[in-house]
Amino acid sequence: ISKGWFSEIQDDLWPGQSFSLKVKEVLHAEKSQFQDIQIVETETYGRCLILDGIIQCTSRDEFSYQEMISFLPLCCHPNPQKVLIVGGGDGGVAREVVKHPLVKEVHQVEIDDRVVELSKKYLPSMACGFDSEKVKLTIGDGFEYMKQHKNEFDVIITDSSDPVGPAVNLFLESYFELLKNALKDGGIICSQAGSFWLDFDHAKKTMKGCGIHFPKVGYAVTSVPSYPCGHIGFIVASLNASRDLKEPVKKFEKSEIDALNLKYYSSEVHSAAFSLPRWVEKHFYE
Ligand code: AAT
Repeated sequence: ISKGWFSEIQDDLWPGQSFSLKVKEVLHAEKSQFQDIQIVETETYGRCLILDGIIQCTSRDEFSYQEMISFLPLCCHPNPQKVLIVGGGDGGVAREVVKHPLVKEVHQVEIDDRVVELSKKYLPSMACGFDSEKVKLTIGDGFEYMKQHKNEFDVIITDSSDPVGPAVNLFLESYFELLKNALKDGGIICSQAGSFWLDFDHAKKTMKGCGIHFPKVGYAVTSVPSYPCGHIGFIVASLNASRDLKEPVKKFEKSEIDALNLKYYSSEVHSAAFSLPRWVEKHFYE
């Protein structure tokens, strides 16, 4: 943070570009066992969680990401009773997942207990996800956790940081194989998969790795102004080859959407999220 501005400079993942936020106050900064953690109050984006110099969420736009990574897979599953979240230490994805009326149990594995503790203190509007009785949190590495769980979950959501530091393994082909084995029949996954604007080849490679283990794979997008390029994608994949990912099996009425306090997700947005620009569609699917 220099002269009151935080700049998200990351020479490996987004060389030559950086998004900046004007900072009002640094609320907390520490080095945990796994990463460098900063929580800042910004001028125009509210509170912001930064890990290893990368913005994880801001209170102004986090709902776009947290709702979409949760409701895209949940609404592709006819009966998502048991859900696993990998990562997601701020609690925002847990907050969304427990809203779904069919979800009974949510297990979450997050590597860094300090992210959880600091989110409870500084980001209560997200960390409230941990208050639900449905949520059982385990502190540990997501990749290792997956090796211990077979045939258990209906939906697995990987709310991971970017592929540097502790999250590198969560993008590997072998990770998707572990996900497949941890799912029950007809299971669905959704993983943070980066932006096609930012690293096309990485997104494509992750899609390919997933496609080796899942018969149905799609890529859906959402817009998040505080993420690099203002944009991020998710890999959504199903063990059921005939599942049309674009078409939600659970369609919420507008009144239900409002009752669930969903600000971004709707059935229309679900379908639209899978429509890709021609050059991307060609490279990802053909
Ligand atoms: N909810 C949106 C914020 C995130 S946070 C990503 C989380 O993944 C962090 O809490 C981090 O500690 C956790 N994490 C990283 N590696 C692992 C791992 N191996 N196992 C379990 N948890 C892990 C996503 C931000 C996306 C940023 C896009 N630029």
